[in-house]
Amino acid sequence: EQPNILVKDQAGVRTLSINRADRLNAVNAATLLELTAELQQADADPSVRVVVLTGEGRGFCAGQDLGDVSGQGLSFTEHLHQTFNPLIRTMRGLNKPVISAVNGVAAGAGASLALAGDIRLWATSAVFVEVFSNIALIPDSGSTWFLPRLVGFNRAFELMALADKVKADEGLRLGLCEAVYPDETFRADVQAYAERLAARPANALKLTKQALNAGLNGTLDDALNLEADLQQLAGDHWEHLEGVTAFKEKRPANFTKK
Ligand code: T3D
Repeated sequence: EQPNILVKDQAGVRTLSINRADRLNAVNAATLLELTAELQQADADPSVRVVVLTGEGRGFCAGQDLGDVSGQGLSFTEHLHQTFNPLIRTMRGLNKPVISAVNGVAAGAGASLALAGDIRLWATSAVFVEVFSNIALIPDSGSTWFLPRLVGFNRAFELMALADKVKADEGLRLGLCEAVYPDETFRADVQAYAERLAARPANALKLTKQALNAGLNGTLDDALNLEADLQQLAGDHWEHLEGVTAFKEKRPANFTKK
């Protein structure tokens, strides 16, 4: 039987690819648990500096597999708490940057996965759709938190209520992604982007992500206090000395040395 998730390592970049192409990478409970476990493993593995989440074939992720509602027996609430929610929390809580590489359609909880990346890169054929209302469900897996922060309440409600498809050019305009790359070169472009990120100071990025995550929920006062604490951790780390030394020596900093 084919694995639900393909795992590839290249130059400090771990790519996790959902491998259910015949159904546009719609996910069942097993796939969600495996994906969460893979993210946790990537976090614990010192050779991994950046994680890329993508999909095989022409889909990124079509959300819940409607033909395999294997949370059978579970309530919707329990199913979300056991499958999608831990995945989204793990992505956002990961100590390493996570790139959502949206190679094709991202629908329902797949749209939430697209939004949950720290960096969102889309292929020209990417399509984003908050499809939930087509089956009279509400957006879940974090969409109600992510989307209004990006596009405001009104546009978020419109996209959710009408389930309109957002194509790549509009996704870029709306701020749903950071960059769009041609389909033909997408994987190579994502890898090149990820390698650039992998060369950045890992400890500083970890702390930056922590501060941004906290900042989205807190006050300015909270942010100033947290920055002061985290800056100590950054400043005490060897990366900081390397960055300052490299600046003075007019050479590029080497943040990947041990
Ligand atoms: O606790 C809970 O369970 C609640 C959690 C909910 C989380 C959710 O994600 S709810 C939303 C679930 N997802 C959907 O409703 C999306 C359904 N799919 C679509 O609307 C469309 O397929 C797309 C807009 C995503 C793409 O359309 P298109 O025209 O590009 O492709 P297609 O022809 O519709 O799909 C291609 C194949 O993928 C097709 O199979 P076939 O006919 O070739 O054998 C289709 O059935 C399959 N597929 C697509 N999405 C799903 C799926 N199979 C199972 N589950 C899917 N979600």
